[in-house]
Amino acid sequence: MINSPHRRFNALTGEWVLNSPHRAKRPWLGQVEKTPPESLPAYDPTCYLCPRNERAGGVTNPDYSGTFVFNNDFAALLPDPSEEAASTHPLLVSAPERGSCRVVCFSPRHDLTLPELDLPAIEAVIATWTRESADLAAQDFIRYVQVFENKGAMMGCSNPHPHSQLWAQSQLPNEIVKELARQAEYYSQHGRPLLTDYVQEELRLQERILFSNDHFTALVPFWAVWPFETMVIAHRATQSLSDLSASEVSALAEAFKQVTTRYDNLFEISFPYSMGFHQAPADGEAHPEWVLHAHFYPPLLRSATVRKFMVGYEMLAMPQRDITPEVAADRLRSVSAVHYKQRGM
Ligand code: H2U
Ligand code: ZN
Repeated sequence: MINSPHRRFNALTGEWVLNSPHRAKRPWLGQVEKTPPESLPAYDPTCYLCPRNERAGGVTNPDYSGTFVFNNDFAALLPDPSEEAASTHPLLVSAPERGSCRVVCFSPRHDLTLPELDLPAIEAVIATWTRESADLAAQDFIRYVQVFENKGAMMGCSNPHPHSQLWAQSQLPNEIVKELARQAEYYSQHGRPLLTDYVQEELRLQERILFSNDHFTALVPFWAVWPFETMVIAHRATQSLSDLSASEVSALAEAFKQVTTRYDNLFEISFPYSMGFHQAPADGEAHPEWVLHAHFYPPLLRSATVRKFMVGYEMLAMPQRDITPEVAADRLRSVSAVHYKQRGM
């Protein structure tokens, strides 16, 4: 293992990350985060996501029992934005963007996060993401659907009731443009998807693997930026959630339960993160170069209260990390796969 400063190439985006493993012990007198509340009620009368409660704008949620989907009342993208007069100067480029945004509650329970749900309930969440993605992708002006979850106040989540979002839009967002270019280039050179070859090599090395079953592998990527960043990658070259078979959905649910349980067990708190799927563009083209995967980006670094800041050098130069991805994978592997709140149950 390399213990001196080095940079690593992100094969998926074409960007570099600086690794400084010798620096992990520097003292910290900076900001200390609040820990999330340990227990929440199963139902919160003031929560706008709980069943039977009122949302902004006066709509009342149904008395739902499984997942619950609604159009975001404060959508960042609209199906019919007005065509505003744009500048004609080549340095002042803008374009209208069409799209729509939905919110998905995982269950009626205000207190149950993904790792605390049982496997059938996680499968139901995946089935909902799949159905809503396909429904949005079927609209003729939609070319990309982003499924994501912001978890924890530290990641800007506005409500602890476990939920996720879908944003669908007419143009490809930046991260997808980068990953598409890299995967397409690799596929044209090798005739195989980049992520298929990547997972195969990681499974051979066994240095960064957290969990693997027949259909999915969870690992800390070689090029991870966030301290405990992980990816969950499909083994078969599936391009979108809709391509998954029933057994692949079960395998994905198991991988998600593993990753999120180990996250919570690391510091014995509800571990904050932003998570999302990268599905191939919904542009009507075949994308044999693309492999369905999810990224988990958690902000915490050394404890429940000390986070990694992406500031000076990261903002102005490039991302930098202190603990290596191998050490992070080791730590996540060493904690229990049984959630700390469910031990002894
Ligand atoms: P976040 O917690 O990740 O911000 O997601 C919550 C979303 O819920 C957010 O996008 C929406 C916000 O716009 N929302 C509604 O659609 N209706 C409400 O009554 C409150 C919040
Ligand atoms: Zn709630």
